[in-house]
Amino acid sequence: QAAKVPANFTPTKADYQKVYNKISSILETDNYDDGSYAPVLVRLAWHASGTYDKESKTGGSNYATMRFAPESLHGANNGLNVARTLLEPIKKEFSWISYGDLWTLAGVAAVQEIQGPKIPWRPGRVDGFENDVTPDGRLPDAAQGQDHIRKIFYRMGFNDQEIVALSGAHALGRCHTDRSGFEGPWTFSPTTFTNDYYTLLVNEKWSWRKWNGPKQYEDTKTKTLMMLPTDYSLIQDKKFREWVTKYAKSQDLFFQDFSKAFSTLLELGVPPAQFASPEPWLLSTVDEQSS
Ligand code: CCH
Repeated sequence: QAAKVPANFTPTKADYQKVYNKISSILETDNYDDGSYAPVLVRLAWHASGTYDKESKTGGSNYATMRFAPESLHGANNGLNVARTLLEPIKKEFSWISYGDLWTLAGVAAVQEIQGPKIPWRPGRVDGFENDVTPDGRLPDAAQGQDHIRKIFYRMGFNDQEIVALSGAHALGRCHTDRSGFEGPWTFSPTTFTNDYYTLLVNEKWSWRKWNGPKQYEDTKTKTLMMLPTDYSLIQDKKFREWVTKYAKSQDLFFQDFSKAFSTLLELGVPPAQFASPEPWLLSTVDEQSS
């Protein structure tokens, strides 16, 4: 049942904190993947934003165009219906929030609630229309290497350091054969935000997995972890590798740089004048509110 919103209602930071809290309350689950929806919500926030093109200033999180076909059906977005459907009751309860704000806020709550860094965030995205959908092919193709990811992320306006920092989100979640075709988690703790992605990339031996699925790496020791060709290119490329090494050595540095880059990512495509606040906010974790 959608709540009635008075015509002159202007949500405050406290109202968004309520939405944050609601999202946080549905993250844990006994019957999905590794016990948390946090990873797939982080992926939703990223795919909703990563369509940005800095030249044409199209795409990004502003219009939440993944609600529409064909974007919802773009191969890269396979499985994200799970995340969008999960958030639908929250959208009904807080009907005043835009989809773009809800999806990006869900990414923020997901990271913060699983021991990740604080992600500065502010509302202001508006719901757009089907004709705002961007063409397929703007998100990275995991089968490729460093030249491809540079091209894709430079188009969004990111540099090499930010590419490596953002990639650390693969500490979370897993690949699903029925979504991307790839299989398995990157780390042993896929529902906790850590710098393990980098330590494993650097410290483990990786070899091609022998199977009839798409080309992916497995760790030779346990054969339970995976790396995509794009992940592995981060240690094959000299410039990328320098950052991988830094983030493997310092979780603090990774948290600091991830926070900044992810916050930027979530604001791509939003005209600054639309934001409800001149500076992004820091929302409190559930733990912080109870102490
Ligand atoms: Fe990613 N990612 N990602 N990724 N991703 C996949 C899953 C997650 C690439 C490919 C894939 C980022 C960058 C890249 C997450 C966050 C981020 C999957 C498996 C593929 C393939 C999908 C499936 O089968 O379910 C490629 C290629 C790149 C860059 O080159 C960035 C940046 C972020 C966030 C900042 C998260 C989280 C997941 C896990 C989702 C889940 O359902 O567990």
